[in-house]
Parts: sequence; structure tokens; C-alpha cells
Amino acid sequence: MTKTALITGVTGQDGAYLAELLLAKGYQVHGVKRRSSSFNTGRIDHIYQDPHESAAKLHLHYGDMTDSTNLIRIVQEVAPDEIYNLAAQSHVQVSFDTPEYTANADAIGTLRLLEAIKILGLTQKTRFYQASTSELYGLVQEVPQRETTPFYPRSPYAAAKLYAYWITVNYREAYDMFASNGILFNHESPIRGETFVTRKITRAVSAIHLGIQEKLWLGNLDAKRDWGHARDYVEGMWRILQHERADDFVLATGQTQTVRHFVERAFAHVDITLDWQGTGVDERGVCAKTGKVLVEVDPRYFRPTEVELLIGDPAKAKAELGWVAETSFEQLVTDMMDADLKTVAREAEHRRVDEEQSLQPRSAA
Ligand code: NDP
Ligand code: GDR
Repeated sequence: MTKTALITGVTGQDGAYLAELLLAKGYQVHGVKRRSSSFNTGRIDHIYQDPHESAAKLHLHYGDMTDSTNLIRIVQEVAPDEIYNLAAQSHVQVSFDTPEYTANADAIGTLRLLEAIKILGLTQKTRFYQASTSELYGLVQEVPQRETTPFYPRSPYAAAKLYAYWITVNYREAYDMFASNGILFNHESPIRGETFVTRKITRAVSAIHLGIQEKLWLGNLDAKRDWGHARDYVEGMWRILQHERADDFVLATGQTQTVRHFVERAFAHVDITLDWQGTGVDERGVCAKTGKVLVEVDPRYFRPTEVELLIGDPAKAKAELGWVAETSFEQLVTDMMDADLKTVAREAEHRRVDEEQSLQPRSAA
């Protein structure tokens, strides 16, 4: 029988990969997208289907995690077999600037969805996936971090996600719902948001290589992250909801790298070797061949409280779900660099054509 899934955050990185995966599995996929003054469906345009077509399997609904009545209406209309709650203000640094909004969308938004399932009498029908995060671990208590490692959130984002994690556990226990948390470590891709560090690096290194940008400004180069590929992680989300019982799982690669190392790999992709000079805010990445400074530290990107080290233990997901992160760190950087070299060159060409056209004298029409 055809299954129906509802994805909040369908226009985001993970939403796009997950929608693609579920469509390939034959699901009817419903996605919640926000109203925006400019197009925000770029990541799912390639799978968009005209709603007038009777065979359409992807359906979009306007919605917002801060609007309960809207969420109740969508859940009622779709009556999904599975809900993947991926919508969130997901930028850690931005959460220090918008803490209240982040709590509303990420914490209370999760509660709103769980309540919708309960109010509509769907607790025995609808399985619920919550996009929990390795940011919950925050200040290092134990490495590698696993399902039993204590949480210590270090940002308004992580504190909001902590509520979302526990309210998901509580609804599972209180109402016998199939509600599970995926505690996902960082996962990236060529469609990662441009302000997350990996994509910021691969875009800037591409632009520097193409002669469009002089240098890359970054914050904490010493932070260590367990970086995987988003395509692998959405497969894990799906497996979590197909499991025989609701539970919480870490999805991670089990490897960790510094931000500095990510920068080195990205430059190596375009045959640039960096020498590091100075320390702390004065640290610079210098091109070994030309002596040009290509990377500098800007303290504006430092966070009031930082998460210094993340490395996950995915053993439970491997044993119970048969899930492993397939893509290596090196392959991830290669995929992102290959894609951004093309994207950045294309954008530069569009800008050149636009500028050329704006210099043309207007015809007397
Ligand atoms: P993105 O930032 O790429 O996508 C977030 C999505 O949520 C977008 O579709 C965005 O819409 C939507 N959204 C934001 N606020 C609201 C709102 N108030 N109402 C409705 N929709 C909203 O995140 P990712 O795809 O990377 O991550 C998906 C989820 O997984 C997030 O919850 C994130 O916190 C979590 N997570 C991510 C990890 C990662 O490494 N990527 C790791 C662990 C957890 P719009 O496109 O309009 O902005
Ligand atoms: P993170 O991702 O905070 O781990 O959250 P991000 O890529 O923003 O930062 C990773 C690390 O890089 C350091 N850093 C910088 N970060 C950004 N964004 N910009 C910079 O210029 C920069 N310089 C250094 C950061 O300080 C940090 O240590 C991501 C999000 O997807 C969350 O939603 C998700 O929950 C977690 O991953 C797991």
C-alpha cells in the first residue's frame, strides 16, 4: 500500500534529499514550505510536479512551525503515516541573535506537531521523526558521544532542540506514540546552506580559485566536527521510522576533523597548499606558492559559547538499523568542491551578462 509522508522543512537541505528518497520509494510526499518574498524552492524544483497532474506525488502546503492552527489543518488534511519534523531555525550562531524565535520554531513548533497528532486521534497511525542534533552534547562530557551521553547545550538553538528531544520522548511514553529522535551529527552536501562553515569554505575556495574573491574570513578554526553526507543521513532517518519500535539513534561517521583541516582539503582540491602562520585571531592561511594570505580569522564569527569537539558513535544505528555513513570525508569535500566550482563560475557569468546588458543603451521602444 502507498505510504504518505509529511515533511516539515522540505525546502531545506535534508528536506530536499528526503523528499527525493521517499518519492523513489513510491511514497506520496507532502511538504510544508514557508511563504517567502522570493523563491525558496530551489532545492526541490527538480522534483516539483504540477499539482494539476493526477499522478503528482509531491504536494506542497504553506505552513509555519509557529502557527498551531495551520499545522493542525495540514496534519488533518494529509493524515500521514510518517511525519519528518525537519523544519527549524537551524543556524547555531543566528540563534544567539534570535533566541526567542528559535525557541518558538524549534522547541514549541515540535510540541505543536505532536499535539496535532494527539488532538486528531492519529497517535496509533502516524509515526513521528524528530530532527535532533549532536549540538545537544555541547560541552564535552564523553567521547565518542552516544545515545547515553549526557546533554549540555551551549546555544539557544541547542537548548530549544533539547526541549524538542525530550517532548518527543515524553509523547512516546505518555501516549504510546511511535515518536523517535535521530541525533544527527553534522551532515553537508552541495546544497548545504551557504552560511554553514563547510559550504562557506567550498564557495569561497572556488571563488578564490576563479579569481573572483581575494580571501576567506572564518571564526574558530580549531572546532572539530563529525562531518558526513546528507544523502546518507536521510536514509538513516527513514530507517529510524521503519524500525520495529520507536527509539533514539545517533547517526554519525565516527571520525572528526578540524575546520582548519576542511579548509586545507578544499584548497588542495584546486592544487593550493596552505601554510598556517600566527595563532588565535592572528592566524592566517598563506598560499605556499605565492605567499598571498587566503584565509584570515574574523572574531565576529566566534560564538559566545562554542561546541569544541563532536565525534559520534554510530554503533547502535549500525547494529539495529543496518545504517552506516557511506561517504568519506574526502569524498564529501570533493563533491562539494566539484559542485561549487561550477556554481560559482555560472553565477559569475550571469553577473557579467547582467552588467553588460545594463551598459547597453536602451532602445527607443
Ligand atoms: P536547513 O536550514 O537547510 O532547513 C531548514 C528548513 O526549515 C527549511 O526548509 C526552512 O525553510 C524551514 N523552516 C525554518 N523555520 C521554519 C518555520 N518557522 N516554519 C516552517 N519551516 C521553517 O536545515 P537542514 O536541512 O540542514 O536540517 C534539517 C533539520 O535537521 C533541522 O531541524 C536542523 O536543525 C536539524 N539538524 C541538521 C543537521 C545538519 O548537519 N544539517 C544535524 C542535526 C540536526 P526556508 O527554506 O524557507 O528557510
Ligand atoms: P554547527 O555548523 O554550528 O556545527 O551546526 P556550522 O557549520 O555553522 O559551524 C561548524 C563549526 O565551524 C565553526 N566556524 C564557523 N561556522 C560558521 N557558520 N561560519 C564561520 O565563518 C565559521 N568559522 C568557524 C563554528 O564556530 C563551529 O564550531 C550545524 C547546523 O546544521 C545545526 O542545525 C546542526 O544541529 C549541527 O550542525 C549538528
